[in-house]
Amino acid sequence: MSRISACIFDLDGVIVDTAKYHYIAWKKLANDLGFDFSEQENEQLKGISRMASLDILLKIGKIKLSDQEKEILATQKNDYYLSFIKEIGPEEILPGAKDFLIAAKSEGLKIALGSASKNAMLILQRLELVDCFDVIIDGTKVFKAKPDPEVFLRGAQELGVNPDNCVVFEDAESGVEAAIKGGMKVIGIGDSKILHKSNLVVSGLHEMALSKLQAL
Ligand code: B16
Ligand code: MG
Repeated sequence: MSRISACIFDLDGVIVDTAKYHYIAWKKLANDLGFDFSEQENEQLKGISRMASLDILLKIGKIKLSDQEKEILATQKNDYYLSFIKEIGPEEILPGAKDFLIAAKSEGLKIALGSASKNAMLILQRLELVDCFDVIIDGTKVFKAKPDPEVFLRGAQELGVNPDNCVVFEDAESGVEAAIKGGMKVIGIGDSKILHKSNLVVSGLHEMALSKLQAL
């Protein structure tokens, strides 16, 4: 094996395709506020916290609100999102994700979740994946949103592994930047044009093999 001894996984867009539900929840909120919101604009929201996402959305809609009004809208967006993920189950795990988690663990690699989502635990429970992770760091445990590396550094610290020996799996540009700032290797999941700063880009975890970690 390479010097990689731990894998840190983002959740939305890497393990499960909840990114599409985040998008339609934000779009519904934008429509409530009287403007439209494209999939391209949504790229800016991927991986970042709920409130930071709302600030970007309001900027796109040229709307200024008080903190109190923003709290109400953030709750509304989350209610939409929760209604969309109500029926989510193990069948929504992205192709190859569970197999790769199991393979990495059986190879002796430590496994952490590093997600900005405050709903991460609920989703992992619904996907029946909680036991796959040695450490779970989510939006309830960190203060600084990606591209700040806090979420990944906290994961490495709780795993007891040096950042240098960690590889992060990320689908968002902000997450790739966070991993690099944290001094970690990063494998982009998705579009190589968007994730070009990654050490390697694959279309999904079904394309991953442990042997690819050696070449990082
Ligand atoms: P919540 P990740 C992120 O999760 C999403 O990519 C991002 O779109 C979302 O705004 C953020 O979680 C916060 O989610 O509203 O559920 O707390 O990609 O870091 O797993
Ligand atoms: Mg993501």
